[in-house]
Amino acid sequence: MTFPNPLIPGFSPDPSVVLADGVYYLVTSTFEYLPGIPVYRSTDLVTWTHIGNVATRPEQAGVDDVTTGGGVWAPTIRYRDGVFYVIVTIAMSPRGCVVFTTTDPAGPWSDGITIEGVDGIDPDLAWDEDGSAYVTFSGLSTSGEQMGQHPGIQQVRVDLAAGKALEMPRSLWSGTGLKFPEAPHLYRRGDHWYLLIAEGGTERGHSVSVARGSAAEGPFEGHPANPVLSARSTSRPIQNTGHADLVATPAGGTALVLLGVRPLGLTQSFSPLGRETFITPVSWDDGWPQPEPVRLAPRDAVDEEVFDFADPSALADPGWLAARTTPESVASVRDGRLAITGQAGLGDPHPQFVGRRQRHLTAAVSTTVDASSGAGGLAARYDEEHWIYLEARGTVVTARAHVAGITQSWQATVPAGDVELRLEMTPPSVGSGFVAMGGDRIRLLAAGTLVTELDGRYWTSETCASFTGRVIGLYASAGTVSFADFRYRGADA
Ligand code: 6LW
Repeated sequence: MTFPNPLIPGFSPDPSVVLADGVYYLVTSTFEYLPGIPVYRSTDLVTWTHIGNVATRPEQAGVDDVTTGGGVWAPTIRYRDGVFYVIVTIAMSPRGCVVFTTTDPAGPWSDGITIEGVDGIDPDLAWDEDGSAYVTFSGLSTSGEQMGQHPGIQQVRVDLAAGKALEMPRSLWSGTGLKFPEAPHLYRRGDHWYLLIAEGGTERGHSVSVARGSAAEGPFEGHPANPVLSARSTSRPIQNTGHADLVATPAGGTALVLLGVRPLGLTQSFSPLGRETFITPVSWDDGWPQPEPVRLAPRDAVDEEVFDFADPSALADPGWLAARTTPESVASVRDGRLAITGQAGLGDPHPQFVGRRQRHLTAAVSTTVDASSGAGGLAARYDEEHWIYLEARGTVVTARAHVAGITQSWQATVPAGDVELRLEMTPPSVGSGFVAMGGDRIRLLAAGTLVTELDGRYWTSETCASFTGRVIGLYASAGTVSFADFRYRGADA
């Protein structure tokens, strides 16, 4: 079976998937962004719809003041007896390991209960034949006195209703010795329990390794040919492949969903969109899963999204994101426009910014803005140290590029009233010289005129050392700015 790849494009790391009564549900990490943990639904593993988010209420995730890159890490989604469970780490936060439940994955989800006694990241949830619940996790501590220590893959039996571990964590199998054994998932298949993990770190060394045993608690024996999947030291177009979750395909086979990046460049390379979700078929050989290398297979249709703020529900779409708060608390749709009142700039941990994932390497994003009573416009954000914007203030538009404390700006004058701001991203064309350097090209236009063109390497997951991805959207830094629309057009084929 040929799957489209990326499966879920744009900032979508750490995928986990479950098959429940013939329907697939997939979740990914969101870090400091809200709403947290998007839920995608599919009946064929090919076409996916973003049906909602697990953490729609700020208190569920508790990321209001979390460090950049902390927050919602690596959810696992599972289903048992009519109930969906999402177990996740709220990293660099005292909230720790949290379990959310629902009977409808579109939401609402429960407030979430912290499981005391699980000190680590990347929790998995599995039940044995007797109904005992096991949390298997990576022992890396992200807060407290043990921060940064890594005792490998751990497991505890838990009481989910009471929110507590029933024993001290036990060490399971921790891979082949590559760094950061993490992202464990535990499955029963036939006579074996399988423990799938990631190792090698989430960058170019990322790998998938597997072990098996006769009980959920092990002991586990590693596959002799681990890692069973890695793109390291290859020239494959999808790199960093790892952090995988197994799923049965509609045709009766097996597949892995996993994270990867699409770097641009020859030797050093840069990924504008950050970590995305991919899929690859798996065959079984002598009782061991053998994934195929992850193949690039972009969907060939042009993807176009138009939000016209004449529609009062335009902000209700589940794909809008805001940093450390909800989109509705930053922006509101009234009188046919989206209004944002600015208090801080994009360098602030709490910017007045609502955005959406850039999902294609070739993309154009535009808005029509009226900045007669404020300052604001269109921005592409990685974090508070890495962003670009086109900011209108009256009849002046400023283009600004900001990288780790270094800022450069350009100005243009535009007519009064509504003005179109536009960002165009393109991979470098073959033969341009930029191909070797890597990164995309970013053009910033105001009222149809080019204000500046930037080297996109500086807004990639590698340069920003970021776990997230490029989020493009609308913001205000002062006064109230109103937007008529938000348009996204992307294509990868
Ligand atoms: C995720 C872990 C990882 O929890 O990155 O480097 C974390 N490893 O598996 C955030 O995606």
